[in-house]
Amino acid sequence: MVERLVGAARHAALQGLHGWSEVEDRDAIRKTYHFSDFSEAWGFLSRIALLAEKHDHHPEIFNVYNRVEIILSTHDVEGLSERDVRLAEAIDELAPLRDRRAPGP
Ligand code: H2B
Repeated sequence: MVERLVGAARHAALQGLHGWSEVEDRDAIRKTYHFSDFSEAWGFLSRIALLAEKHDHHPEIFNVYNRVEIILSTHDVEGLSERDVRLAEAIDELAPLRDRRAPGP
């Protein structure tokens, strides 16, 4: 059973993500990714689709040409859960370097 992320666990999970921010009017997180053109953006979206099926967890997706905004939230708890955090991390691994955390020392 998935649980809504609250309190210290939620804070720690959000701190661990790179470039994701909380949506203002609902319990969800969002991130925008940038590409050189539509084709590159759509390639990313195709890979996200496969990832979503693998995770059995599905993002909200908004695309305008070379820009992709992803919103993650868990319907079952009407808010943020560990499932969103796991998918956010996995999506970041598919992202262009400029939208990923800089590699550590
Ligand atoms: N995606 C998202 N974003 N939230 C969910 O709660 C969710 C999902 N639930 N994908 C999954 C599918 C659920 O409906 C299936 C039955 O596991």
